[in-house]
Amino acid sequence: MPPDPSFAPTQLAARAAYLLRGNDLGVMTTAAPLLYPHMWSWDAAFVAIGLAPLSVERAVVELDTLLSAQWSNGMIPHIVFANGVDGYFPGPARWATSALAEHAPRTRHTSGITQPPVHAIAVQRILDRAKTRGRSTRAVAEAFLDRRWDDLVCWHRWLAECRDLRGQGRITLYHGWESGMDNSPRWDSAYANVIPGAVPEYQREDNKINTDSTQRPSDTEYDRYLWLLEEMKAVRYDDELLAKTMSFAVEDVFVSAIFSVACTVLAEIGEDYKRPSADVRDLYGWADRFRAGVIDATDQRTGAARDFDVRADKWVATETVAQFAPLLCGGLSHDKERALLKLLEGPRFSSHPDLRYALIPTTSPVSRDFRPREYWRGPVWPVTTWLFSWCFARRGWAERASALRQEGLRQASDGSFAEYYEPFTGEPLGSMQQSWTAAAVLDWLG
Ligand code: 9WN
Repeated sequence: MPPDPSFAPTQLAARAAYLLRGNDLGVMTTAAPLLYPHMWSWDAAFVAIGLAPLSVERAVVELDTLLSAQWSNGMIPHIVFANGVDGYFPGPARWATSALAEHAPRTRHTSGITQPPVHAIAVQRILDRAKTRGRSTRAVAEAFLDRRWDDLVCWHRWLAECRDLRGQGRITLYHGWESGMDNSPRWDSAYANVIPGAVPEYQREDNKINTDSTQRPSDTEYDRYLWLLEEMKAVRYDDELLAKTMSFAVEDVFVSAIFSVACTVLAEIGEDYKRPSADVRDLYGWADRFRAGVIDATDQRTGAARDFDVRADKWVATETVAQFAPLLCGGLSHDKERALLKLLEGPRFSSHPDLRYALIPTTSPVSRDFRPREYWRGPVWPVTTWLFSWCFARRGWAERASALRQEGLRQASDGSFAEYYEPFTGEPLGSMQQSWTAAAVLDWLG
């Protein structure tokens, strides 16, 4: 059993701040000290959210570093590698993006795929925090927006144009890592159709750091992850060719819902800060298109959302958090929304009788696919809790948002800042000292 909650809010916040300071390399914060010694895209956005109550200036630097590695086609890569740091596989040599990809930056090493577009939310949190500070801090935040507005719109345009080629209002992913929920049961059937060819020899680093094999993806899964890199390299990461050649291509309903919300958030910022009206119009247009795409992906009867496997041409329904995508972006009829909330808050998810905290496990404990210790197949991820809590507050569901925050803080009060937690025992799992877990706590307590 994990220790009983031990840290009071002020102590917990101080420890979270200390953790982020410890993971700070200067202009980027590593996702975690050992397991993830570089900058990850959606982690960086959450880190900026956590840094904002401490220092708006430092939060801005985090996003600037990420955006300085943006590809010229608009893609924000999923990893920005820290210079001269080893210890993570696949590293820059394996991705070889600088040598192969026309759009990759020449001055920074990055991976060749992307991650969920939560960045506009970070920009909004920074601007909001800045409003509570003095003039010079507000000026820093506004100068950031001036400097980066076009980059942010370009990022959203790339997603809307290059990752929704069928115009369905859903983002296509070519690698499970792009979902941020790497080995979720959502991707099992699509990965089953990925037949790895000759994968150049490799050695995993992650399982040397986290040696409990029940917590990380298996070697069979890794072979497929690495094979997909070879497929991407063969077409030099070209957007159009990826769409034609990748053996893994799925429309991710959860990322699509996040994108819809992020477009609305960025459009609202655009209106507030008088950005070009053509940009604002495009952003609202994408928000609507992707909200509709999410709703089209729901089960007619239950309102639960499904992913779409483009290669197999079929809907994939799983008992995972992805079902709840419409609760993030809205758009369901009143009745279906109520039914979906009932599912979320009922015994199949956050009110399962054996849960230690009333939080949302990544996979339902009653699902055949549920594994309580294994990564995205069951554990509770604090960052997911934060996202639901923030979206619910935005949707006007203050009580629900506050309940998630309270339970999330109870879970985090052990002070380990774990990457994920075993849902029944509350045991901290994965990496300890995970930056985005500390960031969630700081925002909640901020
Ligand atoms: C692969 C950094 C990242 C998160 C992902 C999480 C995990 C990487 C890995 O760690 O993925 O991108 O090596 O397992 O799944 O969501 O961004 O924290």
